Amino acid sequence: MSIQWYPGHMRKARRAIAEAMPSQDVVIEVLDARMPRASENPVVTELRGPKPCVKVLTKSDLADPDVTRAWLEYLERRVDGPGAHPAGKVVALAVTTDRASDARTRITEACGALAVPTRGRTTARAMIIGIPNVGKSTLVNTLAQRKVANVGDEPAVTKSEQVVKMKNGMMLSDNPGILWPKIEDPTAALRLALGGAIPDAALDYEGVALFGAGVFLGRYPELLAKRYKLTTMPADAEALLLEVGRRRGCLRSGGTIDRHKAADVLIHDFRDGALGRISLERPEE
Ligand SMILES: Nc1nc2c(ncn2[C@@H]2O[C@H](COP(=O)(O)OP(=O)(O)OP(=O)(O)O)[C@@H](O)[C@H]2O)c(=O)[nH]1
Ligand SMILES: [Mg+2]
Repeated sequence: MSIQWYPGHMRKARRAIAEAMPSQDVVIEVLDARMPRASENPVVTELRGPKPCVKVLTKSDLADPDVTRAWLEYLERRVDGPGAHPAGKVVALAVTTDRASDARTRITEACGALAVPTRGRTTARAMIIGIPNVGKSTLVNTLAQRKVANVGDEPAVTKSEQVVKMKNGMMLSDNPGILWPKIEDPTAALRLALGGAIPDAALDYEGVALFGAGVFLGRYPELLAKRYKLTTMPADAEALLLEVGRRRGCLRSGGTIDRHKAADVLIHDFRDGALGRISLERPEE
């Protein structure tokens, strides 16, 4: 499944980010801790060029902690290693559940270590960019210590740039989430879809749920057993989807399983963390 979802506001946002980039001192690139590779947008890599960059892995409260540790090591090595990005830091955060002051300290320290304000300014300008629905605006509110940006659990909540000032003077620019015109890698597209970066209306919903079911069965069967009270593990993704439908009463008249409803249950149990802490990819893959 390749996914194409590149609405007009995204095209505009990409242009606006390119125009604003030269005046920025540091880029905060927001990645999804459950899939740091799939959520690393090649357009963002191109747009930020050689700017110093702090990579923030959000939603780490939803990700498998061991896998997140492995990602941090991997990304730090990539940042420091030969041929790597010249100036970078990596931070993993659970923006909605960590203590806000900790998140602020870690990000401001990381930015402070990298960003030298240019052109006679005394405070740095930081631009926050990443894929849709990854938690950019939530991070802006946490850093600014007030609710300045709208947040919501769907892609494309932020439609244009918003600049806010932190108490320490640093200027933060929140931006609309951007994807790239055609996501060719089908596995990456499915991970992004499952994680909520693409509107459900643009998806083959059952296909996304079956993909998730396969990952959960392969790597987190104990979480499935607990959540759905399974005594034996379904043989494959298809069987799991039907079993979830049966257990959750997703039935059509006549008693057949409503596959769309069952897909909805499975996808949202993953997104909300009700299934447990799950990572969709590992650095060594
Ligand atoms: N569990 C968890 N949820 C988070 C975290 N950060 C953000 N969220 C949730 O993710 C959803 C999206 O957050 P936003 O801040 O609106 O994301 P965004 O990147 O600004 O999205 P767009 O503006 O649509 O591109 C919201 O429901 C947030 O509550 C986190 O660290 N952990
Ligand atoms: Mg936003």
